Amino acid sequence: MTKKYSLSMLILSVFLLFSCENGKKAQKTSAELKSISGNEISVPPFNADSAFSFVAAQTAFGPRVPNTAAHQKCALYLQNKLRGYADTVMVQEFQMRAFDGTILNGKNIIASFNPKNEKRIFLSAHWDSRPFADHDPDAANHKTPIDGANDGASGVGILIELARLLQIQKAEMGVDIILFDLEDYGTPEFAPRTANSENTWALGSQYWSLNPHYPNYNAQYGILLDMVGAKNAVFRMEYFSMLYAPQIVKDVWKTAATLGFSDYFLLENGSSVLDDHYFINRNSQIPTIDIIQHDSKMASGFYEHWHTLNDNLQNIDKETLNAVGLVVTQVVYQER
Ligand code: AHN
Ligand code: ZN
Repeated sequence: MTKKYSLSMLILSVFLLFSCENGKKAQKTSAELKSISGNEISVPPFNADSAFSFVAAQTAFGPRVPNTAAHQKCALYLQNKLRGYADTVMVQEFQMRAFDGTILNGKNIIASFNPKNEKRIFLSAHWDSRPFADHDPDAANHKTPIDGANDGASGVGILIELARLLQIQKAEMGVDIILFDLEDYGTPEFAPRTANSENTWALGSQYWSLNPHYPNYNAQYGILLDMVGAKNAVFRMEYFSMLYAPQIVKDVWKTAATLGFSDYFLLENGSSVLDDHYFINRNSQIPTIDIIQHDSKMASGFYEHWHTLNDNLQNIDKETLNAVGLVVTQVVYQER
């Protein structure tokens, strides 16, 4: 047998094997699935095209900068979309003071599945976009708002797709999807730094972590997605995630390896990122990890187009959405 022939036979038999598997699975009733003991878990197919369309829908409003019409319209879009999929959706409205004293009107949007289940996990991303392209190579753009296709919308797009799947097929766990607002209004490079500058980021999660959407809200753990849509993204094991929730990081990275995504999920310690998960870990007792593209070798610490006008839909890659989406979906459905 030639090498080419044996390779195509191998591909064919793997294909046949998988198609039988899927056919068998599709025929099983949910009662039958429950009766299966051991490790067999049915996971609905994450669709990266669908996730991409949810990213595009957000960027189509224009920059989702707090206190603007586009921000308001996008909030309505997200609520309506999630109301179509989730058991309950609530909007937590609040105000926070920005670095420059501006009072920002924020909305954290919380969609719940199996709301009565006490065993819960939460998944989150931020839905606002940054008012300043303060890392743009052209200084003339530093005060221009960004689309935040990757920085914000990518994580939200994956989570809306997951919401669509959770409606089609219930997970064992209760799941809350929490879309945080006011994450990206932190002190810009062109403004003076103060002792308080670190606290000017992640205002929506800071608020929620001290004022959960209902008293004593609890979850076994949380996963934050941030900048999960760039081409050839890599996700290192971020420092605060490893500090507060090392086992969750290891489990998620292991699931990624099992699914064949070790090129995205690197088994390397990353640097620290002051993201939503930092305040959640500090203020609430829920161990929370951040799946985020960060790179200490980049001048900015993040991906190439971070906080520039090029953080737009053109630079979103479906392969990356697919990798992160499949991993998170697998994690959610295997949890019991
Ligand atoms: C800081 O750079 C201090 N925090 C990054 C958090 C962030 C910004 N996530 C998205 N945009
Ligand atoms: Zn940002």
